[in-house]
Amino acid sequence: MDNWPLASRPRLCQIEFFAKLSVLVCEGPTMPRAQEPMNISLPQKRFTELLPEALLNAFNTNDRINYYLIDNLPRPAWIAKTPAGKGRSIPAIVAHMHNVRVMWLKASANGSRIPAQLDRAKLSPAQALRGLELSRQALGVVISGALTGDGRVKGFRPDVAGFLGYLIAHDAHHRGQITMLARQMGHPLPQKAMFGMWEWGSR
Ligand code: NI
Repeated sequence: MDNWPLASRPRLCQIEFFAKLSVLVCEGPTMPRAQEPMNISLPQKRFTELLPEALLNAFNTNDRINYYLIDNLPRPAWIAKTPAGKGRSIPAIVAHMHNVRVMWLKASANGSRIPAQLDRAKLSPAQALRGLELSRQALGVVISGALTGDGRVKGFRPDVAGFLGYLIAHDAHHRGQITMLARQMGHPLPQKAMFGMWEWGSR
């Protein structure tokens, strides 16, 4: 309306606000009375307000991808010997993923229950899943406490956002190791599951 020549503006024009909805009421000889809802959007929550929950969701999704990987791994890969008998086996890698979480929990969890470490030498897929679930829960308490508090995680620099990034990167690094090892040992993950690990919206 600011581009209209002054002479052709509607003579009476007022904006009335009814609660949060606005209605434009115009009167004049060249413009019949009309009521048009103005395109004013209602106040919405800014994403920053949802960020603590969204970040915790991302952490939980990452953990479900661990579960999905273990669940889809051919069972012979779980018990197979590593090439030339060197390096960590798949159960040993999964135990390490959990045990690193336990290490951070010992540094950062204030009074909350810390799960036991997993034994890499005798670990079944079911025990691995149970262990990861316990460490996810315990870390979830630390993370949500920091997200709704001052953002700090005891023993970790710089803050909870970095901590989340670190934890997800660590798991993803070892997921890559597991999938490569399974392939090298002749028991690759099905291709559907290889793609499925990247479908964050579905996991
Ligand atoms: Ni590691």
